[in-house]
Amino acid sequence: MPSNKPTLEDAHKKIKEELNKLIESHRIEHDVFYQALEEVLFSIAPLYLADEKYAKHNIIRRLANPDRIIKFKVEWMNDKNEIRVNTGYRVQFNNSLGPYKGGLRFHPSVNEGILKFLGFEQILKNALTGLPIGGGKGGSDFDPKGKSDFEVMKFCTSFMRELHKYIGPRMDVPAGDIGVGAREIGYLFAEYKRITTTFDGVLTGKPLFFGGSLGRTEATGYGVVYFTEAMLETEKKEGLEGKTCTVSGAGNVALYTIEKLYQQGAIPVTCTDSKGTIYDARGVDLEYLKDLKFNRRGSLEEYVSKHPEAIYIPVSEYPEGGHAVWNIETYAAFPCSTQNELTEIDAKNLIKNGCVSVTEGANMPSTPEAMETLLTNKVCFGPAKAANAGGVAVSNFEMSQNASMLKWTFEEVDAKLKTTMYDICQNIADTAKEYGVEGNYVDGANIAGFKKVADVMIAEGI
Ligand code: NDP
Ligand code: 2IT
Repeated sequence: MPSNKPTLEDAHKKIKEELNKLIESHRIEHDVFYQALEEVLFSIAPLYLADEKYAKHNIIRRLANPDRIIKFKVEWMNDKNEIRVNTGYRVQFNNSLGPYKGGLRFHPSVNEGILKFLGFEQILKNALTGLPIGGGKGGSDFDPKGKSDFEVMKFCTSFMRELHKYIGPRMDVPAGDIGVGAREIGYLFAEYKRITTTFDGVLTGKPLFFGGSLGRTEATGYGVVYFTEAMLETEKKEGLEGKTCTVSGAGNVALYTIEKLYQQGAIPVTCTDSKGTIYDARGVDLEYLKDLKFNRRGSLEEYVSKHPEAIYIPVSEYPEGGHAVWNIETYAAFPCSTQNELTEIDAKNLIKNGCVSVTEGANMPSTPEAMETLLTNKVCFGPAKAANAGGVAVSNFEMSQNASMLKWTFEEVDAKLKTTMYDICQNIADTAKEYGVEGNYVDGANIAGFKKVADVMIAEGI
């Protein structure tokens, strides 16, 4: 009788299957990082060709590897006194231009690959601001959604118990990102202060009444619109006044993009969250949205109970492979929620619906195929690392105010933000022209940012 007992060969087979699954999930985890890297490396080919020093100094290999990745356990207690465990990270990518600088993301999808992509993008973005800041990113797979204020506070306190060892106002200065706003930064800052007994500008995006800068909350969204105006002007296209615009997201970046669009006379008609899309043809009700998302942390579904004439489209009704928000008539589109939220199908729908300009408020919201489609069809395209750099620029202004113990007015900060965004636009348009890719703001931004950091790395040696 043949035995049914598994053999050594069976065990090997099973182990191999498990190993393959692990390898595959590792590959998927790191896909977004390689997506970001590939885009930049293809863009900088003209620079590589023009000067052999970048190859001689092995800059690609050196820049693609973070200085270090810090990974730690975060243990905290929920409101039922149950112990919970999450993973915390800080990717200190490159400090050639200044202290590591970049946000913290709290979202269940957070892993090392996502933070490496965000940290890598941040190096070049920070370089484009012209300010002395290096690149980093961090966060946790902790999900703030559905948690009480106390639970968020307890998580932040435990997170900082570990993170404080690796940060400092001249070493590494974190800020907010998805799931991390002034509430979280306030808790994190207070714990840093308790542990170190120092009131340092070690985090930016702090609440206004203890060390925050006026204008930091609004900076990314306002900057996105300033950048778009500069880009449309440079490309000799009509401005935003009177134009219908579509925005995705309903968080910090999206809602302040919408606010600035209104101030510039445009009509933003959409916003989205992780569950669905609102389309309000008369223009979205910003005050209602701020209360819903910032105070009540509710879902966009509720919007139609206040505005029955608006349309709510749940995710289950999105077009296959695409998103409802990019299938609406628009002059200028602003993806402001998360990575890879604008696909090739979406890009084709935008073009069909008369879209003239796409500006990335989120980090890498367009897939490579979407970007290619938009560029080939001559849609003005403002890449994230240039267009959303207003947030980190004003973070740097907050660091300046903290270091000098001074406080700037909102008008001062806003004026400096606008100048910064116009300068970034000019710089990348000029760089694109210089390297033979005129009008391509993606290549312009990648070359200008890369060159700035690489030249410092070469000057510093190893
Ligand atoms: P918020 O947490 O304030 O808002 C995020 C918004 O995006 C929410 O509406 C959220 O929906 C939605 N969202 C998040 N993840 C997903 C997902 N996987 N699918 C669908 N919708 C999603 O974050 P921010 O506004 O700060 O950040 C938005 C983007 O802008 C990110 O890419 C971030 O990296 C980038 N960015 C942020 C800066 C800043 O200063 N805050 C600076 C520069 C870039 P829901 O409410 O349902 O969760
Ligand atoms: O992606 C980003 O630029 C941010 N989340 C803001 C970073 C910062 O340090 O203000």
